[in-house]
Amino acid sequence: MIVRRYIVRDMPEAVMSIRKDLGKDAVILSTKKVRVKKWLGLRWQKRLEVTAAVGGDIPLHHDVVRNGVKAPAAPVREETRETPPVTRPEATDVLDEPSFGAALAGAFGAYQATAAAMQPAQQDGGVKAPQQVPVVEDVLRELASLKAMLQTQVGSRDSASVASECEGFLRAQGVGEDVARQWAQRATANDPDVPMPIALSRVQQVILDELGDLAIPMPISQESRVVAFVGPTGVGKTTSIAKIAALYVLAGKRRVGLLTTDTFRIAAVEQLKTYADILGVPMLVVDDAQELPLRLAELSGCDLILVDTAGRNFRKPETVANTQSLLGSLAPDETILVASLTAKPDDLDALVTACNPFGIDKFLFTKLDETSTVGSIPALLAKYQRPLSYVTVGQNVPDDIDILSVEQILDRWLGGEAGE
Ligand SMILES: Nc1nc2c(ncn2[C@@H]2O[C@H](COP(=O)(O)OP(=O)(O)OP(=O)(O)O)[C@@H](O)[C@H]2O)c(=O)[nH]1
Ligand SMILES: [Mg+2]
Repeated sequence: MIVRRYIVRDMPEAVMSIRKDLGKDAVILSTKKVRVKKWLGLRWQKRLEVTAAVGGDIPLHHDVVRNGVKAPAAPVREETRETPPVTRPEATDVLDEPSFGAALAGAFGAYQATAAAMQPAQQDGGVKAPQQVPVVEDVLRELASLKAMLQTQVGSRDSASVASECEGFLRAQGVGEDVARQWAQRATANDPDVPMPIALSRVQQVILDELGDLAIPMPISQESRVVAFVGPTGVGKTTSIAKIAALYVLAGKRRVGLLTTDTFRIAAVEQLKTYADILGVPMLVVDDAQELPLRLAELSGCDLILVDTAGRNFRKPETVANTQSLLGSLAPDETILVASLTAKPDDLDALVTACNPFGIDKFLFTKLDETSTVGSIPALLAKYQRPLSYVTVGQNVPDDIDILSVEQILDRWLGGEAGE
Protein backbone atom coordinates (compact mmCIF):
# COMPACT_ATOMS: atom_id res chain seq x y z
CA MET A 1 0.00 0.00 0.00
CA ILE A 2 1.18 3.51 -0.81
CA VAL A 3 0.27 6.39 1.49
CA ARG A 4 0.84 9.99 0.37
CA ARG A 5 0.25 13.36 1.89
CA TYR A 6 -0.77 16.36 -0.19
CA ILE A 7 -0.77 20.03 0.81
CA VAL A 8 -3.30 21.67 -1.50
CA ARG A 9 -5.55 24.74 -1.72
CA ASP A 10 -8.80 22.85 -1.88
CA MET A 11 -10.41 19.47 -2.27
CA PRO A 12 -10.73 19.48 -6.10
CA GLU A 13 -7.03 20.13 -6.36
CA ALA A 14 -6.40 17.26 -3.94
CA VAL A 15 -8.63 14.88 -5.90
CA MET A 16 -6.93 15.75 -9.16
CA SER A 17 -3.49 15.25 -7.68
CA ILE A 18 -4.44 11.99 -5.97
CA ARG A 19 -6.02 10.53 -9.11
CA LYS A 20 -3.08 11.56 -11.22
CA ASP A 21 -0.60 10.23 -8.71
CA LEU A 22 -2.24 7.16 -7.16
CA GLY A 23 -4.97 6.33 -9.64
CA LYS A 24 -8.77 6.11 -9.36
CA ASP A 25 -8.70 3.42 -6.66
CA ALA A 26 -7.04 5.71 -4.17
CA VAL A 27 -8.89 6.49 -0.96
CA ILE A 28 -8.62 9.59 1.17
CA LEU A 29 -7.53 8.67 4.66
CA SER A 30 -7.75 12.11 6.18
CA THR A 31 -8.01 15.82 5.56
CA LYS A 32 -7.21 18.69 7.83
CA LYS A 33 -6.82 22.40 7.54
CA VAL A 34 -3.28 23.58 8.16
CA ARG A 35 -1.37 26.79 7.94
CA VAL A 36 1.93 26.82 6.06
CA LYS A 37 4.60 29.48 5.90
CA LYS A 38 4.99 31.29 2.58
CA TRP A 39 6.85 34.32 1.37
CA LEU A 40 10.26 33.38 2.76
CA GLY A 41 8.67 32.15 5.93
CA LEU A 42 7.21 35.56 6.75
CA ARG A 43 3.53 34.86 6.11
CA TRP A 44 1.14 32.06 6.94
CA GLN A 45 -1.35 30.71 4.46
CA LYS A 46 -4.27 28.35 4.91
CA ARG A 47 -3.98 25.02 3.13
CA LEU A 48 -5.58 21.60 3.17
CA GLU A 49 -3.54 18.57 4.13
CA VAL A 50 -4.94 15.47 2.49
CA THR A 51 -3.60 11.99 3.11
CA ALA A 52 -4.49 9.34 0.56
CA ALA A 53 -3.60 5.70 0.06
CA VAL A 54 -3.81 3.09 -2.64
CA GLY A 55 -3.17 -0.63 -2.77
CA GLY A 56 -3.75 -3.27 -0.08
CA ASP A 57 -7.06 -4.28 1.39
CA ILE A 58 -8.42 -1.22 3.23
CA PRO A 59 -11.22 -2.30 5.61
CA LEU A 60 -13.44 0.70 6.29
CA HIS A 61 -16.18 1.01 8.91
CA HIS A 62 -18.27 2.69 6.31
CA ASP A 63 -17.22 4.25 3.09
CA VAL A 64 -17.49 7.95 2.57
CA VAL A 65 -17.18 9.08 -0.99
CA ARG A 66 -15.81 12.54 -1.49
CA ASN A 67 -15.29 13.87 -4.95
CA GLY A 68 -15.31 10.37 -6.29
CA VAL A 69 -12.71 9.20 -3.79
CA LYS A 70 -13.64 6.87 -0.94
CA ALA A 71 -12.65 7.84 2.61
CA PRO A 72 -12.91 5.97 5.91
CA ALA A 73 -15.10 7.53 8.59
CA ALA A 74 -14.57 6.82 12.28
CA PRO A 75 -11.35 6.09 14.15
CA VAL A 76 -10.94 2.74 15.93
CA ARG A 77 -10.62 3.49 19.64
CA GLU A 78 -8.57 0.45 20.76
CA GLU A 79 -6.15 0.81 17.92
CA THR A 80 -5.51 4.52 18.45
CA ARG A 81 -4.89 3.87 22.14
CA GLU A 82 -2.09 1.46 21.18
CA THR A 83 -0.49 3.97 18.84
CA PRO A 84 2.63 5.61 20.30
CA PRO A 85 2.36 9.39 20.73
CA VAL A 86 4.16 11.50 18.16
CA THR A 87 4.34 15.31 18.11
CA ARG A 88 2.36 17.25 15.52
CA PRO A 89 4.01 18.00 12.18
CA GLU A 90 5.94 21.23 12.06
CA ALA A 91 4.61 24.25 10.20
CA THR A 92 1.02 23.06 10.65
CA ASP A 93 -1.59 24.39 13.05
CA VAL A 94 -4.60 22.45 14.09
CA LEU A 95 -7.60 24.71 13.55
CA ASP A 96 -9.03 24.60 17.04
CA GLU A 97 -6.86 24.66 20.07
CA PRO A 98 -8.06 21.65 22.13
CA SER A 99 -7.22 23.19 25.49
CA PHE A 100 -10.67 23.77 26.89
CA GLY A 101 -10.82 21.56 29.86
CA ALA A 102 -10.70 18.10 31.17
CA ALA A 103 -14.04 17.31 29.58
CA LEU A 104 -12.30 17.21 26.25
CA ALA A 105 -9.20 15.37 27.40
CA GLY A 106 -10.41 12.13 25.90
CA ALA A 107 -11.21 13.69 22.58
CA PHE A 108 -7.92 15.52 22.58
CA GLY A 109 -6.15 12.24 23.32
CA ALA A 110 -7.89 10.69 20.36
CA TYR A 111 -6.80 13.56 18.17
CA GLN A 112 -3.18 13.25 19.26
CA ALA A 113 -3.22 9.54 18.72
CA THR A 114 -4.70 10.11 15.31
CA ALA A 115 -2.07 12.62 14.36
CA ALA A 116 0.52 10.24 15.72
CA ALA A 117 -0.88 7.45 13.64
CA MET A 118 -0.37 9.51 10.55
CA GLN A 119 3.28 10.27 11.12
CA PRO A 120 4.96 6.84 10.85
CA ALA A 121 2.90 6.11 7.79
CA GLN A 122 4.16 9.26 6.13
CA GLN A 123 7.73 8.77 7.25
CA ASP A 124 7.93 5.06 6.51
CA GLY A 125 6.65 5.44 3.07
CA GLY A 126 3.26 3.97 3.82
CA VAL A 127 3.47 0.47 5.37
CA LYS A 128 0.96 1.10 8.10
CA ALA A 129 -2.17 -0.98 8.32
CA PRO A 130 -5.01 1.26 7.18
CA GLN A 131 -7.40 0.29 9.98
CA GLN A 132 -4.88 1.82 12.42
CA VAL A 133 -5.18 5.22 10.71
CA PRO A 134 -8.22 7.08 12.09
CA VAL A 135 -9.72 10.05 10.33
CA VAL A 136 -8.27 13.30 11.60
CA GLU A 137 -10.95 15.36 9.93
CA ASP A 138 -13.73 13.57 11.74
CA VAL A 139 -11.98 13.88 15.07
CA LEU A 140 -11.37 17.57 14.46
CA ARG A 141 -14.97 18.12 13.52
CA GLU A 142 -16.05 16.30 16.63
CA LEU A 143 -13.68 18.41 18.70
CA ALA A 144 -14.97 21.60 17.14
CA SER A 145 -18.59 20.71 17.85
CA LEU A 146 -17.71 19.60 21.37
CA LYS A 147 -15.90 22.85 21.90
CA ALA A 148 -18.83 24.89 20.61
CA MET A 149 -21.24 22.88 22.75
CA LEU A 150 -19.09 23.25 25.84
CA GLN A 151 -18.61 26.98 25.30
CA THR A 152 -22.33 27.44 24.89
CA GLN A 153 -23.05 25.47 28.01
CA VAL A 154 -20.30 27.06 30.09
CA GLY A 155 -21.27 30.51 28.83
CA SER A 156 -24.94 30.15 29.57
CA ARG A 157 -24.25 28.52 32.93
CA ASP A 158 -21.91 31.36 33.86
CA SER A 159 -24.36 34.06 32.93
CA ALA A 160 -27.18 32.17 34.55
CA SER A 161 -25.13 31.58 37.65
CA VAL A 162 -24.09 35.21 38.19
CA ALA A 163 -27.69 36.36 37.73
CA SER A 164 -29.01 33.58 39.91
CA GLU A 165 -26.29 34.17 42.50
CA CYS A 166 -27.35 37.81 42.66
CA GLU A 167 -30.96 36.73 42.86
CA GLY A 168 -30.15 34.26 45.62
CA PHE A 169 -28.25 36.97 47.46
CA LEU A 170 -31.18 39.37 47.22
CA ARG A 171 -33.58 36.64 48.31
CA ALA A 172 -31.38 35.93 51.32
CA GLN A 173 -31.40 39.67 52.02
CA GLY A 174 -35.15 39.62 52.25
CA VAL A 175 -36.10 40.80 48.78
CA GLY A 176 -39.16 39.08 47.33
CA GLU A 177 -38.71 36.54 44.54
CA ASP A 178 -39.98 38.58 41.59
CA VAL A 179 -38.21 41.78 42.54
CA ALA A 180 -34.98 39.90 43.31
CA ARG A 181 -35.07 38.29 39.86
CA GLN A 182 -35.76 41.60 38.15
CA TRP A 183 -32.98 43.45 39.94
CA ALA A 184 -30.51 40.61 39.44
CA GLN A 185 -31.30 40.37 35.74
CA ARG A 186 -31.04 44.09 35.23
CA ALA A 187 -27.70 44.17 37.04
CA THR A 188 -26.19 41.38 34.93
CA ALA A 189 -27.96 41.86 31.60
CA ASN A 190 -25.18 43.72 29.79
CA ASP A 191 -22.35 41.71 31.28
CA PRO A 192 -23.53 38.24 32.24
CA ASP A 193 -20.07 36.97 33.24
CA VAL A 194 -19.29 39.85 35.57
CA PRO A 195 -17.57 38.80 38.84
CA MET A 196 -19.88 38.68 41.85
CA PRO A 197 -18.49 41.69 43.77
CA ILE A 198 -18.98 43.88 40.72
CA ALA A 199 -22.37 42.30 40.06
CA LEU A 200 -23.38 43.24 43.61
CA SER A 201 -22.30 46.82 43.17
CA ARG A 202 -24.41 46.86 39.99
CA VAL A 203 -27.34 45.43 41.89
CA GLN A 204 -26.91 48.29 44.33
CA GLN A 205 -26.88 50.79 41.47
CA VAL A 206 -29.99 49.21 39.93
CA ILE A 207 -31.78 49.61 43.26
CA LEU A 208 -30.65 53.18 43.74
CA ASP A 209 -31.72 54.05 40.20
CA GLU A 210 -35.10 52.49 40.80
CA LEU A 211 -35.60 54.27 44.12
CA GLY A 212 -34.49 57.65 42.86
CA ASP A 213 -35.42 60.27 45.48
CA LEU A 214 -36.80 57.56 47.76
CA ALA A 215 -33.21 56.53 48.46
CA ILE A 216 -32.65 59.84 50.24
CA PRO A 217 -33.58 59.73 53.95
CA MET A 218 -36.54 61.89 54.95
CA PRO A 219 -36.54 62.59 58.66
CA ILE A 220 -39.45 64.46 60.21
CA SER A 221 -40.26 67.47 58.10
CA GLN A 222 -39.79 71.01 59.43
CA GLU A 223 -43.43 71.68 58.59
CA SER A 224 -44.82 68.71 60.51
CA ARG A 225 -46.12 69.39 64.01
CA VAL A 226 -47.99 66.19 64.98
CA VAL A 227 -46.21 62.97 64.12
CA ALA A 228 -47.71 59.57 64.89
CA PHE A 229 -45.71 56.36 65.27
CA VAL A 230 -47.52 53.09 64.64
CA GLY A 231 -46.35 49.52 64.36
CA PRO A 232 -46.49 45.98 65.72
CA THR A 233 -45.71 45.05 69.32
CA GLY A 234 -42.22 45.48 70.68
CA VAL A 235 -40.58 46.82 67.53
CA GLY A 236 -39.16 49.86 69.29
CA LYS A 237 -41.77 52.59 68.83
CA THR A 238 -41.43 54.13 72.31
CA THR A 239 -37.63 53.88 72.34
CA SER A 240 -37.41 55.45 68.88
CA ILE A 241 -39.69 58.32 69.96
CA ALA A 242 -37.41 58.92 72.94
CA LYS A 243 -34.35 58.94 70.66
CA ILE A 244 -35.95 61.38 68.20
CA ALA A 245 -37.19 63.61 71.01
CA ALA A 246 -33.66 63.65 72.40
CA LEU A 247 -32.23 64.67 69.00
CA TYR A 248 -34.52 67.72 68.91
CA VAL A 249 -34.04 68.58 72.56
CA LEU A 250 -30.28 68.37 72.20
CA ALA A 251 -30.41 70.45 69.02
CA GLY A 252 -32.54 72.97 70.93
CA LYS A 253 -34.40 74.02 67.83
CA ARG A 254 -37.91 72.72 68.46
CA ARG A 255 -40.06 72.49 71.58
CA VAL A 256 -40.97 68.84 71.82
CA GLY A 257 -44.04 67.34 73.52
CA LEU A 258 -44.93 63.66 73.89
CA LEU A 259 -48.36 62.09 73.74
CA THR A 260 -49.23 58.46 74.23
CA THR A 261 -52.39 56.62 73.36
CA ASP A 262 -50.93 53.39 74.71
CA THR A 263 -52.99 52.57 77.75
CA PHE A 264 -53.11 48.99 76.56
CA ARG A 265 -49.86 47.85 78.18
CA ILE A 266 -49.50 48.53 81.90
CA ALA A 267 -45.91 49.84 81.89
CA ALA A 268 -46.21 51.73 78.62
CA VAL A 269 -47.14 55.08 80.10
CA GLU A 270 -44.45 54.79 82.74
CA GLN A 271 -41.86 54.00 80.08
CA LEU A 272 -42.54 57.14 78.04
CA LYS A 273 -42.88 59.26 81.18
CA THR A 274 -39.41 58.23 82.25
CA TYR A 275 -37.92 59.42 78.95
CA ALA A 276 -39.95 62.63 79.06
CA ASP A 277 -38.70 63.38 82.55
CA ILE A 278 -35.10 62.75 81.57
CA LEU A 279 -35.46 65.03 78.57
CA GLY A 280 -37.50 67.59 80.45
CA VAL A 281 -40.36 67.63 77.97
CA PRO A 282 -44.13 67.46 78.63
CA MET A 283 -45.89 64.15 78.26
CA LEU A 284 -49.64 63.52 78.19
CA VAL A 285 -51.76 60.38 78.09
CA VAL A 286 -54.83 59.97 75.90
CA ASP A 287 -57.27 57.39 77.27
CA ASP A 288 -59.89 57.91 74.63
CA ALA A 289 -59.80 59.23 71.09
CA GLN A 290 -62.32 61.89 72.09
CA GLU A 291 -59.74 63.40 74.46
CA LEU A 292 -57.35 64.04 71.62
CA PRO A 293 -58.33 67.64 70.78
CA LEU A 294 -58.08 68.56 74.45
CA ARG A 295 -54.66 66.98 74.94
CA LEU A 296 -53.32 68.50 71.76
CA ALA A 297 -54.52 71.88 72.97
CA GLU A 298 -52.64 71.33 76.22
CA LEU A 299 -49.48 70.88 74.19
CA SER A 300 -50.05 74.09 72.24
CA GLY A 301 -46.67 75.40 73.38
CA CYS A 302 -44.92 72.55 71.55
CA ASP A 303 -44.02 72.84 67.91
CA LEU A 304 -43.31 69.13 67.58
CA ILE A 305 -45.62 66.52 69.15
CA LEU A 306 -44.52 62.91 68.92
CA VAL A 307 -47.43 60.51 69.41
CA ASP A 308 -46.78 56.99 70.71
CA THR A 309 -49.38 54.30 70.05
CA ALA A 310 -49.95 50.82 71.41
CA GLY A 311 -48.17 48.01 69.62
CA ARG A 312 -50.85 45.96 67.90
CA ASN A 313 -51.25 42.91 65.77
CA PHE A 314 -52.08 44.34 62.38
CA ARG A 315 -52.99 40.93 61.02
CA LYS A 316 -56.32 41.49 62.76
CA PRO A 317 -58.70 43.67 60.72
CA GLU A 318 -60.16 45.24 63.89
CA THR A 319 -56.70 46.51 64.87
CA VAL A 320 -56.35 48.18 61.51
CA ALA A 321 -59.83 49.69 61.88
CA ASN A 322 -59.09 50.99 65.42
CA THR A 323 -55.79 52.52 64.35
CA GLN A 324 -57.44 54.08 61.34
CA SER A 325 -60.08 55.60 63.57
CA LEU A 326 -57.48 56.91 66.04
CA LEU A 327 -55.41 58.46 63.28
CA GLY A 328 -58.57 59.95 61.82
CA SER A 329 -59.19 61.80 65.10
CA LEU A 330 -55.54 62.77 65.53
CA ALA A 331 -55.04 63.96 61.94
CA PRO A 332 -51.23 63.82 62.18
CA ASP A 333 -49.03 65.67 59.74
CA GLU A 334 -46.98 62.54 59.35
CA THR A 335 -47.59 58.89 60.16
CA ILE A 336 -44.45 56.81 60.52
CA LEU A 337 -44.63 53.03 60.38
CA VAL A 338 -42.09 51.50 62.76
CA ALA A 339 -40.93 48.03 61.73
CA SER A 340 -38.17 45.80 62.97
CA LEU A 341 -35.61 44.51 60.50
CA THR A 342 -35.50 41.27 62.46
CA ALA A 343 -39.00 40.42 61.22
CA LYS A 344 -39.38 37.97 58.37
CA PRO A 345 -39.52 39.76 55.00
CA ASP A 346 -42.90 38.29 54.15
CA ASP A 347 -44.30 39.44 57.50
CA LEU A 348 -42.91 42.92 56.93
CA ASP A 349 -44.54 43.04 53.55
CA ALA A 350 -47.84 41.80 54.98
CA LEU A 351 -47.58 44.45 57.72
CA VAL A 352 -47.19 47.29 55.24
CA THR A 353 -50.01 45.93 53.12
CA ALA A 354 -52.24 45.78 56.20
CA CYS A 355 -51.31 49.32 57.25
CA ASN A 356 -51.84 50.79 53.80
CA PRO A 357 -55.51 51.70 54.46
CA PHE A 358 -54.64 54.24 57.13
CA GLY A 359 -51.90 55.84 55.13
CA ILE A 360 -48.23 55.56 55.88
CA ASP A 361 -45.97 58.48 55.06
CA LYS A 362 -42.57 57.06 55.98
CA PHE A 363 -40.82 54.01 57.30
CA LEU A 364 -38.68 53.80 60.42
CA PHE A 365 -36.67 50.59 60.62
CA THR A 366 -35.39 49.39 63.96
CA LYS A 367 -32.87 46.80 65.16
CA LEU A 368 -30.49 47.15 62.25
CA ASP A 369 -27.85 46.13 64.78
CA GLU A 370 -29.50 42.75 65.21
CA THR A 371 -29.42 41.72 61.57
CA SER A 372 -27.15 41.64 58.56
CA THR A 373 -30.02 41.42 56.11
CA VAL A 374 -31.25 44.78 54.91
CA GLY A 375 -32.93 43.89 51.61
CA SER A 376 -36.36 44.55 53.06
CA ILE A 377 -35.56 48.25 53.18
CA PRO A 378 -35.18 48.85 49.42
CA ALA A 379 -37.80 46.22 48.65
CA LEU A 380 -40.46 47.95 50.77
CA LEU A 381 -39.45 51.45 49.70
CA ALA A 382 -39.69 50.41 46.06
CA LYS A 383 -42.93 48.51 46.42
CA TYR A 384 -44.82 51.04 48.54
CA GLN A 385 -43.08 54.17 47.23
CA ARG A 386 -42.47 55.59 50.67
CA PRO A 387 -39.19 57.02 51.96
CA LEU A 388 -37.15 56.01 54.93
CA SER A 389 -37.03 58.35 57.91
CA TYR A 390 -34.71 56.92 60.55
CA VAL A 391 -32.90 53.67 61.27
CA THR A 392 -32.22 52.58 64.82
CA VAL A 393 -29.15 50.59 65.65
CA GLY A 394 -29.36 49.62 69.30
CA GLN A 395 -31.07 50.07 72.63
CA ASN A 396 -29.21 53.13 73.80
CA VAL A 397 -31.24 56.30 74.09
CA PRO A 398 -30.45 58.71 72.53
CA ASP A 399 -27.37 57.48 70.67
CA ASP A 400 -28.60 54.49 68.68
CA ILE A 401 -30.47 56.23 65.91
CA ASP A 402 -29.28 57.27 62.46
CA ILE A 403 -30.45 59.10 59.41
CA LEU A 404 -29.02 56.94 56.64
CA SER A 405 -29.46 56.94 52.91
CA VAL A 406 -30.34 53.66 51.24
CA GLU A 407 -26.89 53.74 49.62
CA GLN A 408 -25.24 53.87 53.03
CA ILE A 409 -27.38 50.99 54.22
CA LEU A 410 -26.66 48.91 51.12
CA ASP A 411 -22.94 49.55 51.41
CA ARG A 412 -23.08 46.85 54.05
CA TRP A 413 -23.57 44.36 51.24
CA LEU A 414 -20.31 45.18 49.62
CA GLY A 415 -18.30 45.48 52.79
CA GLY A 416 -16.59 48.47 51.22
CA GLU A 417 -14.46 46.23 49.02
CA ALA A 418 -16.28 45.93 45.73
CA GLY A 419 -16.48 48.38 42.96
CA GLU A 420 -15.58 48.83 39.40
N1 LIG B 1 -31.24 45.83 69.54
C1 LIG B 1 -32.13 46.79 69.46
N2 LIG B 1 -33.13 46.85 70.34
C2 LIG B 1 -34.03 47.86 70.23
C3 LIG B 1 -33.94 48.83 69.22
N3 LIG B 1 -34.98 49.66 69.36
C4 LIG B 1 -35.67 49.20 70.42
N4 LIG B 1 -35.10 48.13 70.95
C5 LIG B 1 -35.53 47.35 72.09
O1 LIG B 1 -36.74 46.71 71.77
C6 LIG B 1 -37.50 46.55 72.94
C7 LIG B 1 -38.89 47.11 72.73
O2 LIG B 1 -38.78 48.51 72.58
P1 LIG B 1 -40.04 49.46 72.75
O3 LIG B 1 -39.60 50.82 72.38
O4 LIG B 1 -40.65 49.28 74.08
O5 LIG B 1 -40.95 48.85 71.66
P2 LIG B 1 -42.48 49.28 71.38
O6 LIG B 1 -42.69 49.14 69.94
O7 LIG B 1 -42.76 50.60 71.96
O8 LIG B 1 -43.24 48.13 72.15
P3 LIG B 1 -44.83 48.14 72.50
O9 LIG B 1 -45.16 49.48 72.97
O10 LIG B 1 -44.96 47.11 73.57
O11 LIG B 1 -45.54 47.76 71.30
C8 LIG B 1 -36.74 47.26 74.03
O12 LIG B 1 -36.00 46.33 74.76
C9 LIG B 1 -35.82 48.17 73.29
O13 LIG B 1 -34.65 48.49 74.01
C10 LIG B 1 -32.85 48.75 68.29
O14 LIG B 1 -32.68 49.53 67.37
N5 LIG B 1 -31.98 47.71 68.46
MG1 LIG C 1 -44.25 51.26 73.27
